[in-house]
Amino acid sequence: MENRSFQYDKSEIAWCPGCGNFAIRKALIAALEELALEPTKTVLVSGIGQAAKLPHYVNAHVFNGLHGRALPPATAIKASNPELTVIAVGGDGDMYGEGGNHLLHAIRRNPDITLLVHDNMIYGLTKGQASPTTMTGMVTPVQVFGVAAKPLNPLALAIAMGAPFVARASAADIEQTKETIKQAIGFPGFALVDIFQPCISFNKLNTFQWFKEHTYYLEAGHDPADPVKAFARALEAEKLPLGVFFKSPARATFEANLAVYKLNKDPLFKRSRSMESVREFMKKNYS
Ligand SMILES: Cc1ncc(C[n+]2csc(CCOP(=O)(O)OP(=O)(O)O)c2C)c(N)n1
Repeated sequence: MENRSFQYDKSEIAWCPGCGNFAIRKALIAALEELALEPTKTVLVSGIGQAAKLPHYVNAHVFNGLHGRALPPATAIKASNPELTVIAVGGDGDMYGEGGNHLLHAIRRNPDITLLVHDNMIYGLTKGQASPTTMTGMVTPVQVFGVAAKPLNPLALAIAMGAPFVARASAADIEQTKETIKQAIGFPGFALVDIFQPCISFNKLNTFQWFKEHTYYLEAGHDPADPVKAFARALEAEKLPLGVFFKSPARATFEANLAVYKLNKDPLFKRSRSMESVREFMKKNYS
């Protein structure tokens, strides 16, 4: 019988005891199971980093590639088999730094994938250098005089670019993180969930306690259909709101727009390929 559980306990988990990644993994597995998804029809895609190890610890398909490069293969996987649930996952360095350009273009293309960013405001894997979301002034082993740059605001960026689903959760609240992830996966288009996550080893400022003190939930009356209000809420800096900031009506996805699906709905991965025609095409166009 097929194993429908996403629980995976066959490998030793290489995260520090007490890391916020455990809470996010728990929330994700619970979300996948409550949505009654199938591990064999679910793909977790990541690059490099502590957060990017998450797919190794979930019973589902995995594609683990280069640092900052999870979104292009995630987009391609969804395009070649639109029946799959595709989730890209990584840290703030991976997704907003090295992969920042891919984030911009994934938002424009709008593939039906979910992006989970474990935002611990630091490079964890490489032991504590500043990431794009590190707070100004934080001293690190590399930024010894303190970080000079302003932190990236991923929510404001995504809303401004027209991302159709933009949310923030906190690993300190597993239940709410699970609910937010469920909404993101259920949304038919590109869905970003930035998840605050303490790095207990290398970020001594943004601790569990700090996130508890500096966050609050958007009130029930917040209208996620209003991009201007969502943008204003994303700019709040003193206390950081959690919840679904923006959710637009669904629009055509990247895969639905592909010319290869206009006349033929068969998923690309099922179609036979003729290497001869590929060779001819390459010869004609690129030689
Ligand atoms: C092209 C490239 N640049 C740099 C690195 C080194 N590197 C690996 S992971 C990482 C940052 C990880 O930070 P983040 O994505 O925030 O994830 P975390 O480990 O905090 O979960 C860096 C700089 C690399 N592997 N490849």
